Amino acid sequence: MSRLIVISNRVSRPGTGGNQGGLAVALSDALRESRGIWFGWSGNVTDQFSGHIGFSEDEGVKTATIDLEEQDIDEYYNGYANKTLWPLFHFRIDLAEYARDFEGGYNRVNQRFADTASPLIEPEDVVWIHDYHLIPLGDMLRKRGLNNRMGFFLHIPWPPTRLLVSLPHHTKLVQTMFAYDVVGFHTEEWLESFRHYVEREMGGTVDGDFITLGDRTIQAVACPIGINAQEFSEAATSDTAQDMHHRLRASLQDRAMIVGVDRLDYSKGLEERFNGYARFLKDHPEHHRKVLLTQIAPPSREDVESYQQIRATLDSLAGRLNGEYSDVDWTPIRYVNQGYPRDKLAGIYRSAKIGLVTPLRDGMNLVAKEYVAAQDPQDPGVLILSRFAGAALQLKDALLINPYSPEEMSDAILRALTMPLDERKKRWRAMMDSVEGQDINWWRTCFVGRLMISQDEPAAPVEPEPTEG
Ligand code: ADQ
Repeated sequence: MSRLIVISNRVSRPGTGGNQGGLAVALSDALRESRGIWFGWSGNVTDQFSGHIGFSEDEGVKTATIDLEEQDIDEYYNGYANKTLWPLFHFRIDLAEYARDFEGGYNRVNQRFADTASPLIEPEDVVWIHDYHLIPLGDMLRKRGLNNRMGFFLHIPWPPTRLLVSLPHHTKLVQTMFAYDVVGFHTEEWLESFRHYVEREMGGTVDGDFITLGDRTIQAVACPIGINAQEFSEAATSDTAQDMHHRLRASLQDRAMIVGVDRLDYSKGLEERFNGYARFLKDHPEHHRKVLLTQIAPPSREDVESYQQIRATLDSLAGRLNGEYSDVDWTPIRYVNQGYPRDKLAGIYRSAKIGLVTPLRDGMNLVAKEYVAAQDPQDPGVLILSRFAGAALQLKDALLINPYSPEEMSDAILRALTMPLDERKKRWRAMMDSVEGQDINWWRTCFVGRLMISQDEPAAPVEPEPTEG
């Protein structure tokens, strides 16, 4: 088995106390099996970039990290990655900032990754690069003479062509993706947008999974990420989860809890969710005191202004809603800005009659799958899910809604609260089959299986299609 080299913005070291999400666990397993290395930014700042690599090994997973300068973090991480690409790729062209310094910093940091990572990569290694922070890295590694099999996986949506063309030098960026052998997206929808861009803007040709541009043919695939369903279901019945469940039940009395769990990000549709819930309270006074929304939203990317704004907006919205509807013994929203360990989170999901997952746009959305996996099969809750999350293509038995419509959200909450047990069980079973069948290991195999084909076996050649007219 070839050694796997994973490169992502940040690395997650097993057993070091952080919240190891499903992705980190899946990558750790793959790295352990192949005796590979996980390379990325340490999260630390240095006065002057030195290229020094910090090596560690935790629970059989080797990591290699570099420190970055303050200016790198401003221009690459807070700048191009999170002020330019993230909003644009989430269809928020209104929030995207285009600055030459950001683009320069992004390229500089990608070069720094390439300079420091390339000496660690041996000829038989397979390289797997992750996400929008590092799109041009593969091309930079090729320019340093690497001929390895290389893959890139995008964890966020791929935007429609008409939005992507608003990015200065968009063609140059997309061109770099042809340095990879395999490029992966969560859904057919994002893959289709990528193909459309390459055909329309670059004159590439598509033949099944293969896309040819000039003398390069890459394989572009949809591999929807999953969760570790079995581990999550077990976590939901652990002692910690049961403690959490009892704590919550005692505080809820007989009220039905609706739960939302999201990083505090404008793409998650939290403002629209609060407005939809407000609409439900307005439309259904008969449910006052019988229901409450627990929204868990740990802050993220706090150095970026649009994130400070969404936080302020939600603080005031939650305050206004509670002010308007609360009574001395009932508060309609519990708004919590902290993170929880996974077993506690599983207990919170299981205590909730409704999982309210309403992003305005999301590459996949793992919270929806975690909510399903944590349910009691004998008395499962109902998932209300945005049509605009990648997960909606798999979880078709959720109540699918348009998150921009407060009326639809209000109607769905009512329907979920009054749904008969038989229907809840039927919907849950269908969703659980999908969550279990296409779990995190399935995803890893879906992508790495294509990447790990022998280095001697080139990607299938594609005959250029005759152009019309
Ligand atoms: P995210 O945008 O971070 O991921 P998501 O897929 O929902 O979104 O994953 C969030 C993870 O963080 C979940 O595992 C969740 O349990 C955890 N989390 C959130 N709030 C938490 C809290 N308060 N306490 C503890 N844990 C919390 C990006 C893309 C997604 C894509 C993933 C994976 O934006 O679309 O699904 O990558 O590819």
